[in-house]
Amino acid sequence: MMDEKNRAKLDKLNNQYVIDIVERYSKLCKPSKITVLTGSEEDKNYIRELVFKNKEEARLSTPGHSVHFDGYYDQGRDKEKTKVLLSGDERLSKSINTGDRDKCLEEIFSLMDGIMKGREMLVMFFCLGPTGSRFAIPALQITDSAYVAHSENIIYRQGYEEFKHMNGSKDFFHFVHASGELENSVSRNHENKRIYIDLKENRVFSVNTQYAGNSVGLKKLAMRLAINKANHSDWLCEHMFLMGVEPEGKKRTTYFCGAFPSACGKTSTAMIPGQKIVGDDILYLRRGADGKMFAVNVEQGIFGIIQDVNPIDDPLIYHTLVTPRELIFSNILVADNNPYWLGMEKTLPEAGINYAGHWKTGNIGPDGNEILPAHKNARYTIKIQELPNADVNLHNPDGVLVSVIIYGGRDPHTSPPVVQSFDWQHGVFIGASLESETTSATIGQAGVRKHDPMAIIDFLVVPLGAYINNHLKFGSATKPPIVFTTNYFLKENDKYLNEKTDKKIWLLWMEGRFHNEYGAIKTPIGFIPKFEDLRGLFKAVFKKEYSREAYERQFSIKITNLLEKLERIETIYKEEHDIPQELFDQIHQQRERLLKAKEKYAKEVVSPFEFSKN
Ligand code: OXD
Ligand code: MN
Repeated sequence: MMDEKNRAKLDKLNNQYVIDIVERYSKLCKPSKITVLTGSEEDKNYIRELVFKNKEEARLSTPGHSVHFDGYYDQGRDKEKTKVLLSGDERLSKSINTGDRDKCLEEIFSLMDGIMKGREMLVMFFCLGPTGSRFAIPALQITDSAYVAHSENIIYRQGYEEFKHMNGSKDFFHFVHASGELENSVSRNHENKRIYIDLKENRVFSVNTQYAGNSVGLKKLAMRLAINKANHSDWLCEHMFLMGVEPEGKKRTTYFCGAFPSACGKTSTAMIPGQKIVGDDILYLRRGADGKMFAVNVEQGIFGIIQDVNPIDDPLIYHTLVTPRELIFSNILVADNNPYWLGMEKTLPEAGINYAGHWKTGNIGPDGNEILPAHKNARYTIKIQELPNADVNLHNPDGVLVSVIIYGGRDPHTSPPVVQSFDWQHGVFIGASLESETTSATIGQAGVRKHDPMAIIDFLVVPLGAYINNHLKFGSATKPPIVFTTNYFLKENDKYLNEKTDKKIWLLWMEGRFHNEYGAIKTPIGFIPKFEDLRGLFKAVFKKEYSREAYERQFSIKITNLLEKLERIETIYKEEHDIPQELFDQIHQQRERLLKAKEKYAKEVVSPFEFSKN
């Protein structure tokens, strides 16, 4: 199955464990051919051709652009089919989907038996994090999908050379993916879709799926293995963007990380015009020699949600998506070889090819639902380096110094647009209390309120108590950044209270706070901006008049809603095991502050102007 040239590429690594893994899964999956890829330009071109030969992607009219489709039932991360494997009496938090390790391994190995018959097994080597860095983790990917390989070549740094320097070590992650039987180039056995995470062996298996969130091992599958590794050590792996904030005329870069649930504005925050992007999804954070917090982007590319990317709200991404470069669209609408998506601010064609096949307006899907022109979770895959605002430190092996952390959710009723925590512990509590409405990044109903601590609940593979404790410990042993929370989704009478572009103002205010350039108003839930400062920012940045009324509606403290939220959060944590007492202390203190304000102002909703009188 493997010719001499490919075998030589494996042998060069001098790593018996790598050879054992390749032998084991080739025997099990029974491909007709094995190709080992080193990440050389020649090997990358091989994959660029293979995606078309395999019909996993099709060329679009703009040079370098292609489109990939996933099956009708394979349009998001599948939480039900994703399990963390546990042995004996190991337990995780209630919200984490788990399975018995022995039974699940038996099941998945039987599904994998012969699954690559007639197909080509691709063996690839990557590096999670910058190469030559103390943050980095090497990773081996085995897949029969050229689309997965192509995506990884764009989103991740090559690691063949890193493997060569490992002296045969077993300390790497490995991923085995098989698309399963295909019909019109998409996985057909969706009932047998399985994504099993085996922490014991630092490996993940995923079968009968192609959607990148389930199939690209290096993304959310590796993230889970890294969370486990970090939580057994003294660092963090987080679902966060990393950006350099550069206020006009101030000649400084202040690095921010931000955790937002999927489809809640994470990428578009990192892409705000005038700022620099390092990463939009997954970070490793470690303490530097001087006790400060440093972060690297695990990735070098973006697998971004395309819905609502348009020239007004996201000009930088939009421009990148309509000009020649290597770019994979997925699950968009194609007509006349051109891409279309929801919210692009262009009239969409009435017919074309989409994730359901040949499509016309009004078509009904196999589940009885009307098929939208493009899927809400349609995506684009590009290299960050392709963006005009890529930061100079993207590949810096030392990472960048983090000054600010933001936790943001999709919260129509409760939290003001931006609030600064009192200190690190209060910041951890804010992150641990994050609630957000579900979105189409996962399969299931959208718009349901969900507790999503640090925007990481979907990926947590350690007990919540251990995870929160690791944060508290990490911050107390570090000179921690300032923690803020943002909410871009506040509504009144079902209408958003903010423009999408307002997030730039919150960003610049937070940056100024870090540099002690703005004052703030103390409220029971943290510090909020002063009206005059925001008015000045709106005027300077957007030449816009920001009214007292708008400020008052956005920044009022909704005491009743906040107390109800605390109640929900406390109930959840009381049902968990080994939650640090510090978190309960924070809950009690916040409740006391809210009750005191309720009594003092005798109101359910208190204007920020009331608090500013203090
Ligand atoms: C992602 C996700 O794709 O979180 O980043 O779903
Ligand atoms: Mn994500």
